[in-house]
Amino acid sequence: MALLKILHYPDPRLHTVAKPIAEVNDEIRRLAADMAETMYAAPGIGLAATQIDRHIRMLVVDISEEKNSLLTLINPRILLKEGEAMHEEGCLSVPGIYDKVSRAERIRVQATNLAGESFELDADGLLGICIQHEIDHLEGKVFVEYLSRLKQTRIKHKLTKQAKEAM
Ligand code: K1U
Ligand code: ZN
Repeated sequence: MALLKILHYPDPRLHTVAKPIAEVNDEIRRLAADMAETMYAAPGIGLAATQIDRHIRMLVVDISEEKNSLLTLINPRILLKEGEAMHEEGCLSVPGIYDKVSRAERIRVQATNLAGESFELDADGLLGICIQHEIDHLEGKVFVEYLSRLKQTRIKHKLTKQAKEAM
């Protein structure tokens, strides 16, 4: 397995719309394993393929403390959204920035698993928020885009400065 490099905002590649996965094969299973390893090492509770510069519709999530409840969603589609909830979010592509975002309180998602089988999942609380956040990544959207223009500009400047200092 391998640790993958995570793109940082405002990298324009984070705005790429991911393409559907036509076939779940060994290459996809290997990438999913590398994404999970990268997510756990970060550490984080989710990771979308977009964030590691692979523009295909796959994400991993695990909100458990024990890191033993890994979910891999291939070609995820939100079938149903209910309610509204504000929750503080973070993002491995926007390090050090946390802010409140409004999302659906409950969702039903249809996706394909690593065996190539279709499944449906009802998710609420942190799991529902995390899946919505990761599906946004696949659409090329980063959570800071829900914040005010002023906040987005400040975050862009802060992270651009940090990236230059790290060079
Ligand atoms: O998409 C990502 O960059 C992952 C992101 C997922 C997320 C977190 C919170 C709300 C919505 C989506 C993260 O994992 S940020 C890091 C984080 O939240 C965390 C890290 C260690 C332990 C617990 C949480
Ligand atoms: Zn994120």
